[in-house]
Amino acid sequence: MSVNPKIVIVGCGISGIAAAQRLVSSGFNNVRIVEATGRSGGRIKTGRLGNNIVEIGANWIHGPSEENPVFCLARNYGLLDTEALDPVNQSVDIAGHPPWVPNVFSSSGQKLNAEDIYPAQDMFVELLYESSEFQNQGGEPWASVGDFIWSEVPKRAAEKWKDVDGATRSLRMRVINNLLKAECCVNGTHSMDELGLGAYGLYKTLPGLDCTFPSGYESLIKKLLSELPNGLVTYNRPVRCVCWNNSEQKEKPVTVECDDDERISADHVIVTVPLGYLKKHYSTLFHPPLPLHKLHSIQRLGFGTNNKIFVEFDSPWWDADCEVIYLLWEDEDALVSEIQDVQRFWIKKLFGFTVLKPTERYGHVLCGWIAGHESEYMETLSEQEVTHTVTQLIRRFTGNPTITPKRVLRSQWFHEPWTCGSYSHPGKGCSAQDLENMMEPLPTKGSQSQPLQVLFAGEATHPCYFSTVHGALLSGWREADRLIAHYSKSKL
Ligand code: 6YU
Repeated sequence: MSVNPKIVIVGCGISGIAAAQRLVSSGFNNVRIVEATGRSGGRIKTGRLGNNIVEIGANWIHGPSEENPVFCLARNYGLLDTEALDPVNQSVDIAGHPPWVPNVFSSSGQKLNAEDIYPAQDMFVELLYESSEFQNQGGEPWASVGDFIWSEVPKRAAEKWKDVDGATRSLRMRVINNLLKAECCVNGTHSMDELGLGAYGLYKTLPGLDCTFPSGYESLIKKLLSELPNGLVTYNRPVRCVCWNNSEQKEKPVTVECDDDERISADHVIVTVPLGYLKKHYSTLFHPPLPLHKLHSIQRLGFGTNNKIFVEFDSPWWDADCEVIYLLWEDEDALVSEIQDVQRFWIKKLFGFTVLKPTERYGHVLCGWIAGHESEYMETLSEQEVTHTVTQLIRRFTGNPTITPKRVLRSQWFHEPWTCGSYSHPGKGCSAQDLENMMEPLPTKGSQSQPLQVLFAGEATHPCYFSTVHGALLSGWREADRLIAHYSKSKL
């Protein structure tokens, strides 16, 4: 057993950086991060739209309160504004934020009364809450959250809305369809039918009103990196294969092979690549291959696409207090399972826009949200095509043929080769065991070989905060602590 073990971390997203920071601050000085791209941060990526900062990846600190390590770090580094630091903000426990103030438009070019959407919104929120409860009850009647919602909406509508007229009922169904699209964005899934009902409740929220970084999420990455020794990260060095259980090399049982043929011998490797990348490359990334139970969990867990389309205007066409703009399609007054003809109608999957606030900081910028295969198709179009389609959409829904965006910028997470999508969700048939399997180090328990050769971190390995920055950060610390505990035990 080496006294100064060589530890290689694959990936310089927040989980890789967190692992390195914890190891280095505990006295491990033979640590190296190998990153495929030319930058740090991975899915934390701050960009610019004209003079404005925009978040291409992660947006919010979800649940900014004492239990959230991202909030604590950001506060300690002085990266948050006074509102986020207000203790009242931290104590509000409503899973994110109160319902946004909406402006609602229909595809016939009318602005609707915001109150008209509330009954459908209430029913939808109730159904999501019930979806998260199944796990605790020890059994679920449907395989997916989508199946559950689809079976319940007609029953509850018939019961609760029996006295409302046909037009109102149709409007409410359009709202449900819209909220389903929005929920696909939240969960990073193509359809709610892909989200396992039994595992939906595994995701846990923290108290605190979601907040943002005034200078961009990447300001956190910069601060964390500034505390690591110079030269610890090697950029533009994709890892091709992690060869473990290396019988020829007793001292260093793992070899990390890079695309440029560099071979790095190590005692331990912490793999933090996204689940999307793992799903695509598991067969070549590990030698010997991953154990079957781990592979099956990689396949069962979902990893979908959620993209943003930022649109800047010279002046707002929405109300001053508006926080979200919902777009309701007239023809979606029955539950819509799939958008037909994705190439022509991909834009129908965009549920609407959130308004970037405060205006003094961001200007008149909207963020459109689109998930799933339609989002993946959008990525293949030119920027001009996306701009044209979004302009037509806004003109149609507002009934104003002169509205013209100043600038448009979209994310392309599915075609990002080292990410292959946006974030993870529990797929159909998933359970807590799958997340346990994701984080299980190699070789697995009971093997005679040197332990803890390959460890796994990253958002998709956190048992209840998967899909978030705080989940990723905690997973990096967890794997660093595993090694620290291992060496402190072996010293005794
Ligand atoms: C959050 C939010 N948020 C929006 C969008 C996205 C994400 N998230 P990384 O990928 O960062 O790092 C891996 C590195 O590995 C990377 O640098 C690669 O280049 C490198 N690599 C890969 N292959 C390699 C190889 N072969 N060799 C070497 N290097 C290699 N999270 O807290 N707040 O607002 C959002 C959002 C559009 C894309 C988000 C948000 C997710 C986070 O960004 C993400 O989890 C972490 O940054 C991941 O860090 P990492 O280190 O693990 O990987 C049931 C139920 C579910 C309910 N879900 C609730 C949804 C909550 C999530 N909300 C998201 C919403 C937004 C808007």
